[in-house]
Amino acid sequence: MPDPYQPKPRDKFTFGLWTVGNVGRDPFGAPTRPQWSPAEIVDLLGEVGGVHGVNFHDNDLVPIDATDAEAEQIKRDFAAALKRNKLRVCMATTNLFADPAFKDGAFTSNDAEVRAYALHKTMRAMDLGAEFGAEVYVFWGGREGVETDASKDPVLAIQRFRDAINFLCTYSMDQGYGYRFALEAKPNEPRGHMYFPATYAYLALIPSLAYPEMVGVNPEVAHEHMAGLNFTHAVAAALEAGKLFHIDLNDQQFGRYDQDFRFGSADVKSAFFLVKLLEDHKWDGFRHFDSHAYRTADRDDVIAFARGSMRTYLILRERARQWNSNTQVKKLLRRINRTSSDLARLGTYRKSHAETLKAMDFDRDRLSGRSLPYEQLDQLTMDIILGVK
Ligand code: GLT
Ligand code: MN
Ligand code: MN
Repeated sequence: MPDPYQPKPRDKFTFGLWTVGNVGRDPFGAPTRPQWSPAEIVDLLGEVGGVHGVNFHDNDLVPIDATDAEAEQIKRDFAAALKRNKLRVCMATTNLFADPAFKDGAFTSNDAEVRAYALHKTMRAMDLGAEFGAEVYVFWGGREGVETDASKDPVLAIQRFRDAINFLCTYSMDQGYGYRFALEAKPNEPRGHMYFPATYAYLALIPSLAYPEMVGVNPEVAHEHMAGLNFTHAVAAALEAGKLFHIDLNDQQFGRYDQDFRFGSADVKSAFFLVKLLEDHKWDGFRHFDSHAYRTADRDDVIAFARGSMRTYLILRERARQWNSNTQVKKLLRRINRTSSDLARLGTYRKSHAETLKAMDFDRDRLSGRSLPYEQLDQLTMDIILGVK
C-alpha cells in the first residue's frame, strides 16, 4: 500500500537554501555541518522527494563578494541542479542583515548611504529571483530595529520603511516581474527592539502603501510564538484580509529564542489548528519550511528532518479532514452554534433594527445557563490528533 503521507509536488512544500543548508552554527558554537553548494542542496532536496520548490536569499546563491564570473558559474550549476531534480524557485529574498554595513538597519538606517545600498542590493536580488522565476518576494527586516530609542525616531523609521517598499513595488512593476511582496515580522531578535514585531503590525501598514494590492504578509510560526501570540489567529487575520501571500512553517516553545525547529515538533496542537485553518480555507500558497535540523544532525538526519516536516503536515491534514467529518464533532458543533435567521436579519443596521434590538428583553440566566461542552469537544480533538479516534 502506498504511504498516504508521501508528499507530492502539488502539495506546494518548499525549503530555503538556508534551511536544509544550515551549517549548525549558533551564538556559542562553530558549524557542525559542511557548507554545501546551492547545487548540492538542490540535489539533497531531490533525494528528500516530493518537494515542490526552493527559495533563496541573494547571498545564499551568490556570495556577497563573488566576481561576475563566479556568479555566472554558480547560477549555471544551480539551474542544472534544478532541472535534474525537477524543482523550481518559488520565493526569493534579500539578505539585509548579515553584512556589518547593516548594523543599524537597512531601509530604516540613519545613514542615507546605507538606505541607498539597501535599495541597490534589493533591486539586484529581485533581478536574480526573477531570473529563476520566483513569484513571491519576502522582506524580513532582520536589522530594522534599535537597541536604544535614543538613536531613532520610530515614526521616521516607519516612514523610511514605507518609502522603500513603495520604491521597490514600482521597480517590480517597471521590470514586469509580477512579484507579490510578503512582509515577515519577528519580535526582539536580533535587535533589542524590532520594528513591526508581529504580523498584525504589517497588516496595519499595508493599506498605507502606494500599491497595497501588491503587498501581503509572510507569517512565521516561531516568530509569533516568541511574542507569546496565537499563530493561528495571526494567520486567520491575514487570510481574512486576503493578505496571506506566503507562510513560514516551523516550531518553537513559547518564551524562547528563535528555535526554528521542525514543523509540529514542539506544539502539535497549535500545528493541528494551523493546518486545519489553511486547509479549511483552501489556501493555495507555498508552504515553506523555514526551519533547520538540530545542530547534532548529519546529512542523513537533515534529510529525515525535511521529510519529517512534510510528513507531519500531511498527517495533520488527514487529521483535520477526520475532525471535519467526525459525527460526534458535528453533533457538538450543532449544539454549540445557535442560529436564528430573525436575529441575523437584525444584525444588519437599520434604524428600525436598532430600535427593535434596544427594546428587546434578554433573559441573562437563560443565556448563561446554556451548556457549552468545550471540554468534550477539546478531548475529542485530542483523541483525533493522537490517533485513537
Ligand atoms: C532568517 C529569519 C527567517 C527569515 C529568513 C528570510 S532569514 O532565517 O530568521 O525567519 O524568513 O529573510
Ligand atoms: Mn522566516
Ligand atoms: Mn525564524
